[in-house]
Amino acid sequence: MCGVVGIVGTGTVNQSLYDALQVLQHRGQDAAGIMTCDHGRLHLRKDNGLARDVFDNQHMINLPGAMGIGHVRYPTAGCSSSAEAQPFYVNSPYGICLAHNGNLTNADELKRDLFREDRRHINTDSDSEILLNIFAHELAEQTKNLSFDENDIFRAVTGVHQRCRGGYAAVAMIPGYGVIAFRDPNGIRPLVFGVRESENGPEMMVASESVALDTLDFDRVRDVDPGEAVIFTHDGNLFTRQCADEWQRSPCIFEFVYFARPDSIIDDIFVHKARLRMGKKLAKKTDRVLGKDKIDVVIPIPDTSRTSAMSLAHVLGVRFTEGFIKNRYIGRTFIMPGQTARKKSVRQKLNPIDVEFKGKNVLLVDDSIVRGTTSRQIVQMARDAGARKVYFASAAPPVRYPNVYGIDMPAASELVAHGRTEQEVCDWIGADGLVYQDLEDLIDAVGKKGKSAVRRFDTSVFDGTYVTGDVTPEYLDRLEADRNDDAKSSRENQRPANVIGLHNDG
Ligand code: PIN
Repeated sequence: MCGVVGIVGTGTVNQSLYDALQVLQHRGQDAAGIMTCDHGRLHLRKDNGLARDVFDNQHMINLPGAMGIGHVRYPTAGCSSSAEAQPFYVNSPYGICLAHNGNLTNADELKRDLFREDRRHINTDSDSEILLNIFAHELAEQTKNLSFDENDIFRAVTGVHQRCRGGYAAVAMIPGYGVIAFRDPNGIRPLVFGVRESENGPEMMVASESVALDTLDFDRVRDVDPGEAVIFTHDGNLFTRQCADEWQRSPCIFEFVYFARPDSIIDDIFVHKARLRMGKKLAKKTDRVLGKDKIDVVIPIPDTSRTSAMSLAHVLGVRFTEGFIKNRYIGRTFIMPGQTARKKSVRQKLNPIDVEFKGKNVLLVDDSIVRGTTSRQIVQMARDAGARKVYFASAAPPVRYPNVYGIDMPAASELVAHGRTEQEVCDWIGADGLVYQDLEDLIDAVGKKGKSAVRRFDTSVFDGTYVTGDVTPEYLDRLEADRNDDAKSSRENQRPANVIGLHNDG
């Protein structure tokens, strides 16, 4: 998962871009980048790491200009080399830079076409570089002259939609012109824009989540529609146009379950309220399956599940309490010669307050169960802390299928619910009872029982139905081979950071 931001201001925007990346940091902690434009000149700083580690004072001084774009990355496709941090840049036509959140499901085919037909070389495994080159090619096709305008850009975005499949929320910038943002025709990944009045006129901002607008005092105007493109020109004009022949709002439901900040609004739905409604639905099911009398106390697994756990406890009429304290300052893991990196155990991140467990029947609530590995350790921690019975409730249904639209999820074979019944998952995590949210209830909870503008969600991780309709079993097989842990670690070992890779798929 990634976060993107684009700002056209009336003064230097580097600090605002940096601040926006800070509040979008939850969307990706792997790499960060900012590109600004000053008097027609582009300036870039990007590297692996958290935004606070990537930018120092000198880097900020080197990022002048009144417009720019920024990105935080969580790797989806490609490896995690700093060469694949975003934004990417291509010098023709006009010089374009781009950052995106999502994943293209026809990336291989696009890469081949870019080389064979468009004579464009792609130098990384990142599909953002592909998206940028497709956009650049389509814009070049529209503009045979030196000048171009918003109509050419809108037609170029139409060309992108015709060629690209998958989920993408992109921000791009053209020196001396402005910032462009567009969202795929299903609107799978979020994108929202807003304005702020300054002494020298309006400033415009687009970002993955509305929380970035809030914290920078921009007023949220609205979500970018699926398929739509929004242009902020450097001289203060705003242009919007629907660029897709067909579009349908189909946001990823997992944004609401876990990824997005609770204080964000996506497609006009408050994430916080969606989570409260998830808790209410889950309470009803918990009562049906376990019976509320069996539960002494409801304990959330920090942090995301707190909201739904609280409303669940309220509806059940059962006491809610914090039972696990999370260490906010997890340190580095030092790797000694001859050792390989080991994941931090849950025990280092969470510590139980024993007194809340001792002799009690506890209901632990989490937002979801993905691999099941932390759930299993947490159940054990609750037992070690003295719980009599440990029940587990998940605010999301069983995650059984991989995500292909930009969420870095494990391969199908590594999902605990893949090929397992609910009872088998319950046994695997070692709980005395397990309650999963029903998919229908989740959809109702997020979509306000059909009262929101969203008629359908991408629920593929739960039901294997991919809204773009192009995801074949062969694609999923390739993904499986690419994503499983063995493949990931051999890729990391083989490919040192910053090595220029050559593709032979041309
Ligand atoms: C963690 C949110 N949430 C916790 C992410 C664990 C699945 N996991 C998904 C549960 S936080 S596992 O609130 O943002 O801190 O099933 O893969 O073990």
